[in-house]
Amino acid sequence: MDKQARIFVAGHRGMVGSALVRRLSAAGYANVITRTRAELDLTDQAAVDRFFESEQIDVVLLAAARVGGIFANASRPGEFIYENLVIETNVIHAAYRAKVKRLVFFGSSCIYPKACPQPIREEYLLSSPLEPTNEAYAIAKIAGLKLCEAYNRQYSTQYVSLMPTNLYGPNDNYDLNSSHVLPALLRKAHEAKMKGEPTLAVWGSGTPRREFLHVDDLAAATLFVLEQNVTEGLFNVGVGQDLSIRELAECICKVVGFEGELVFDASKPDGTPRKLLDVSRLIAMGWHATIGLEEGIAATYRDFIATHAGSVPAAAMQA
Ligand code: GFB
Repeated sequence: MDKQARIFVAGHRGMVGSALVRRLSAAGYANVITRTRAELDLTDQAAVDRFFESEQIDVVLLAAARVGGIFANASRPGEFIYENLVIETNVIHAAYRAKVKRLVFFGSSCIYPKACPQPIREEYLLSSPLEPTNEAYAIAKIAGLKLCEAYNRQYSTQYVSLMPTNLYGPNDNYDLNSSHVLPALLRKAHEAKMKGEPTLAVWGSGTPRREFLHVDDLAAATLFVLEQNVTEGLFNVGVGQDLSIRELAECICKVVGFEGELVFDASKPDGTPRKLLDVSRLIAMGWHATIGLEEGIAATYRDFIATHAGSVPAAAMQA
C-alpha cells in the first residue's frame, strides 16, 4: 500500500482506532486522517457525505462504534443497534459515493451463533440464533459486514471485514458498568489490592470461556490485510486459544499482585458459554498474533496505572 495513501481512521480515540493510528504512524504512513466527534458526527449522513466529498480519502478503517461489555449490551440494546447501524451505513455509503476503493470494517466475534461449534469458522455466520445479551449489537455488526459484501458485489468496491475476538489494551474503558471483563477485573483487582480487601467480585459463574487479543495485534492484522492487498471477505482475528473467566481472573490477580479470594456473583449473567475463533484463514496467509496474554495484561496494567494515576492511590505507581 502506498505510504502516501490518505487513510481515514474513523473512531481514532477509541481503543481500536488509537491502536490503528499508532501502528500506521510507526509503519510510515504519512497521511492518517482523523476527526473528533465534535468535528464530524458520524451519525449525520449529510456531514459524513461532505467530509468524503472534500477529503479525497483512499482507504477507510471503520473502527467507530458503540461498544461495551455484557451489562451495557444487555441494558442498552436500542443504543447499540441504532448507533452502530447508522454509523456503518453513513460511512460505508459515503465512502462508496466518494469512490473510496478500500475499506476495513471491524465487527466482533459475537456475530456468530450462541451454540456454534468451536473453534468458530467464518462460515458459521447466520447458521443459528445469536446470544440474547448482545443480539442487538451483533445484528448491527452483521449488517455492516453484509453492507461490505453487497457493495463489493454491486459496485466492485474492495471492502473487507475483520472480526476480532474480545479485545484489550491501551485506551480501554474502565467504567465498571459498561466495560468488558478484562479491564473491569484489572481495575477491581487493583482497587482491592490498594484497599487491602480480602475478596474480589467476579460476575457470573466463572465458567464461560473467552479468547483475548491485544489491540496492537489487531492493528498489526489490519495492516497485514491492507498490505497483502486483500480485496474482500470476512476474517476472524484472534489468538487461537481461550481460557475460563476464573482463569482470567487468576491471571489478572497474579499480574496485579492481589492475593485475596475470588467471589463469584451468580446474579450477573454469564453470556455466551464459549467463543473461540478459528483463525486459520489469516494464519494460512501468514499472519499470527504475537502478544501473549500475561505479557499483554502486564503492559495494560502499566498503562492503566499511568493513565489513571490521578484516580488511584500513589502507592500503586510502584506496582
Ligand atoms: O467481557 P464481557 O462483558 O462480555 O463479559 P462478553 C465476559 C464474561 O466475563 C461474562 C464475566 O461471562 C461476564 O459475566 N465477568 C466477570 C465480567 N466479571 C466481570 C466484570 O466485572 N465485568 C464484566 N463486564 N464481565 C461482550 C458483548 O460479550 O463482548 C459484546 O456483549 C462484544 O457484544 C464483546 O462482542 C466483545 O464477552 O460476554
